[in-house]
Amino acid sequence: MNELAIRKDGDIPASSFGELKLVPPSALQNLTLPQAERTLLGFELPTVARLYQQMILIRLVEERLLELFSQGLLFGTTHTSIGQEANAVGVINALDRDRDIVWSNHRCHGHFIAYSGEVEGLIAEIMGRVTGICGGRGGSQHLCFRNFHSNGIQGGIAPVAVGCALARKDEGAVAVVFLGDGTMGEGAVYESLNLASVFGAPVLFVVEDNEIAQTTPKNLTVSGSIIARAEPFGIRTFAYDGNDPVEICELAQEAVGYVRAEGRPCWLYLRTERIGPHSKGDDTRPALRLEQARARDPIPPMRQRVADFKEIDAFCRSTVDRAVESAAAAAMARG
Ligand SMILES: Cc1ncc(C[n+]2csc(CCOP(=O)(O)OP(=O)(O)O)c2C)c(N)n1
Repeated sequence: MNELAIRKDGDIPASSFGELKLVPPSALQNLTLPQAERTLLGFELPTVARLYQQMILIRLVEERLLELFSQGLLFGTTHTSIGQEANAVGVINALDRDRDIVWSNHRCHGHFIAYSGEVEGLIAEIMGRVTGICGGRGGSQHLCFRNFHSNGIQGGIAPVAVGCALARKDEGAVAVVFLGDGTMGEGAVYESLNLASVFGAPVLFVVEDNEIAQTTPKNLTVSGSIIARAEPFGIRTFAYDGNDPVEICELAQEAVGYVRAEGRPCWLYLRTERIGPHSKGDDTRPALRLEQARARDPIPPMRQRVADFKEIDAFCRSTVDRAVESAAAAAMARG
């Protein structure tokens, strides 16, 4: 992976609502991630510790978001990716942050943090503050920051990702789009697969299959095999069932490498578990099913592999504390 990524400075539009504008691709290239964000994303650490640091950062941010929500401090709704952190860090760390483009969905915080390390801007955004990455207007689901975009309409971003992949193909960029198993019922996904294959769009479709859509189990709405969905469109498929971010990253690197080299789409299926509620307090799964989900929590096995995880945890915890403090001190977005 190219670890030289993107810099937050005058080239990037300020996060006030009135100043948002399109960032030309040229402004996004050959920029360097500032030291603070490199440190937050653990760029100086060996791979396993780096991926762990990003995962625990995501976990701590999202646990805090649920607390803030229950205290009435969030502006709008939120969906956490607790339990799915290995996918976010595995896939995002396989990208070239300089030129690749991420299209995420309603469950986007993990993808976003792994991409940007912008914890302060994210928390402020979800608290509806002017210092948020979209000036407090996008909220939890509608983030737009450098090459990262999210949207809450299920499947709605798939065609956008295909168009964007085609538009940026000449620059060697890859577009990645995250989809859930419940989104397999959206026709736009299949139109996107078709056009991506016909036109040779360098887009990586990532399906995070947590076997549930809000409160509806997958077996009630999804027929056939999700793994086999893209193959009839002539799209190469990779599939993984596990919770090891290093393995996911290796597989994602292979998939991204293929997409970039061949200028072809690819389908990456990841079997995962949502440990938290769909949104807030709306988990209707039986206790046994929840226990099975918790047994696949990706964090505990990583702690066995990272000797100084307590230091990393403390660093991430204080980062989150500081971010909440500074967001709380900022003005609310208005107008
Ligand atoms: C087109 C559309 N229909 C319904 C919704 C409401 N909704 C938001 S998330 C969600 C479930 C999505 O399930 P899945 O795709 O499996 O992703 P997960 O939530 O499990 O990450 C639903 C029904 C929506 N956002 N967009």
